[in-house]
Amino acid sequence: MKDVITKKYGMVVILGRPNTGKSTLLNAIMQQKVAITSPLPQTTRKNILAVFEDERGKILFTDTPGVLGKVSDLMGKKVNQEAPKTLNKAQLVICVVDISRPKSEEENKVIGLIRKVDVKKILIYNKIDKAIGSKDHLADYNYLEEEFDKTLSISALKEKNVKGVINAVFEMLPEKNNKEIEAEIGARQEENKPVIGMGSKEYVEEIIREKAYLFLREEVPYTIFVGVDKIDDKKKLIVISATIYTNADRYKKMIIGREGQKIKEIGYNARKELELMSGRKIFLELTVKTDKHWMERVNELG
Ligand SMILES: Nc1nc2c(ncn2[C@@H]2O[C@H](COP(=O)(O)OP(=O)(O)OP(=O)(O)O)[C@@H](O)[C@H]2O)c(=O)[nH]1
Ligand SMILES: [Mg+2]
Repeated sequence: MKDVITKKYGMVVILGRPNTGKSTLLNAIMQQKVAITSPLPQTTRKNILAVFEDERGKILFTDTPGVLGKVSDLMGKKVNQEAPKTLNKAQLVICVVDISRPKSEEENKVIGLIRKVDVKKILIYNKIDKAIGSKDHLADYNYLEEEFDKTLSISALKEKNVKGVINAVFEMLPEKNNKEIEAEIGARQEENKPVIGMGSKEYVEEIIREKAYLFLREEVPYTIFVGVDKIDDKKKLIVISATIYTNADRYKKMIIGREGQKIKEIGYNARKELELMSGRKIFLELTVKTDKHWMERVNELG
């Protein structure tokens, strides 16, 4: 009889309130940018899947949008449905808290979701590099530990103890044979289209949105949606046309900026990053349009 090779495998959902560093942690685990990050909450809008693999096995990570306490608009409602969608598929849940900020009501909502699923659970105290002196709010979160199988302190940004997270996950996951692993990864990816692939239309849209989050203030980022209209691969360069939609003319003015300065800044930084990723020269043409109803049409747009 042939030996069946078994390895560790499981789906791991990364959960937490907005801005705790979930996407930064996934990027640190994967050692590449699979999810955009920003200093503003509500950066991730869709579940993002990434497969981590080493000699021990495969982990299918899902980065989810931060769980919101109060939801005021249609986009917020859609975003808040993303994390619960994947939870019942998980073998393990990682809950990321930001110990450099006081606990908030949103944490209770996250814990409520986690209590509903009977799986292994890891609590991550993130941003230990920042949680110093008056910014150390660890005591706010200690009470959570009894809900979890393991607790780890890390800095996702400085990549401190990220390996510890991967080790803990592998320790807790079950063994499966290769055929089962491939079938399950295929099924999960099928349910979560589109998976953000490097160089894909969605990836370009996300990079542009990330730069918009970096250079725009206050509520403006939440009013935008990015759509790539065309990617034209000419021999010498890739020509990309994309549109930034917003829901009011005053936001459109702010996105364009005085003498087009803002949109130039967003475009320049997006182009630089896309060039670095692709190793190709890129011409990026950005247009800003007002579309009052983009939030209602986000499924057909995205
Ligand atoms: N100092 C410090 N900053 C961090 C750390 N991890 C993440 N950040 C920063 O925290 C901000 C939010 O990070 P994200 O990874 O976008 O957070 P998120 O949890 O994915 O946020 P949402 O997608 O909005 O739910 C960014 O500015 C990160 O650079 C950390 O370990 N230390
Ligand atoms: Mg995120």
